[in-house]
Amino acid sequence: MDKIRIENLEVFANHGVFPEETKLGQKFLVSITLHVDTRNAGKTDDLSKSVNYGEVSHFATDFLRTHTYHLIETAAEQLAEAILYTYLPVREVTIAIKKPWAPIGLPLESVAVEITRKWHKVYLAVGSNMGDMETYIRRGIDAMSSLKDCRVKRVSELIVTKPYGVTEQENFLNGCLEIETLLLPLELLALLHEIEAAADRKRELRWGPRTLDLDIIFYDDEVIGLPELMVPHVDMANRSFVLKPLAEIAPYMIHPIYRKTVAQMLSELKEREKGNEKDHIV
Ligand code: A4P
Ligand code: MG
Repeated sequence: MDKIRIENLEVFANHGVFPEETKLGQKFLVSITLHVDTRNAGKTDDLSKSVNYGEVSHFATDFLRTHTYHLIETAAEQLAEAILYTYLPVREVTIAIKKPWAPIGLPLESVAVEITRKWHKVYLAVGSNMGDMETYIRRGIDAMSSLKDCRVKRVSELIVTKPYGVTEQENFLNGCLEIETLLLPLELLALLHEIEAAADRKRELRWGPRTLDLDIIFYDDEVIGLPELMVPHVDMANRSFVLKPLAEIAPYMIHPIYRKTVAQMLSELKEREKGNEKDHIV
């Protein structure tokens, strides 16, 4: 993606671990790289189609002057988030904060922290088969969209599905959603568990009845193989209750391992299911 770079913006502010740093203040040099698609602005010569680097420089200066942190790590983290919340065309930001006067009792040119933060595109599957299923699901989605670091972009239709796995239970209501989030994968998983817990979810039986189940299907095009989190969801290719609603909102999303679109995975599953029916008849 295209980049707009602000380099070594000088800001006098009060971040630091030592009391004299927070009291007296010192100079910081801040570099900001905004990842923005500038093609439209470049073609039309129209500033409103880009991000005004002057405005961002003032925003960063005000932000760093009006907050005080012990660590430049925190200053960078908070500033990155504030920029991503405020400037919608910015998909990703890299912030470097340098302290040229770091008081360590040794001559040094500067010390710096550099971080990159971005909006991640994530697909979630949602399901319920207890109580007022639709209310549990809608409340879960509302809980997510009320958070600053999650934006719900699309929600599929909710469909009634037959139980898969443990089949002796009520029908499910299932759907999928597309969100954008600043949360990292395990942070997002912890959030989903909190939202499930708030819906009185009990973990009694694997694949058993539940008020609300939220699974991560895709997280950008990352492949994650941790004991507590596998992404893409390991069994998605066999689940029409995931692929059907997902194909409604993201038919051309490509599975990063199988290299197949969601629509292709759904039609292959339908073929397999037809084949299985034939096996049963014979
Ligand atoms: N975990 C690993 N990868 C992921 C991921 N990508 N997203 C871990 C979310 N969690 C992931 O899940 C168990 C653990 O899986 C989590 O703690 C997490 O660390 P859970 O929700 O606590 O337990 P579970 O849901 O009973 O087990 P599991 O294996 O996750 O079941 P699924 O896959 O959620 O399937 N039939 C229909 N028609 N519709 C349904 O929605 N759902 C299930 C449950 C069974 N049959 C169904 C449906
Ligand atoms: Mg689950």
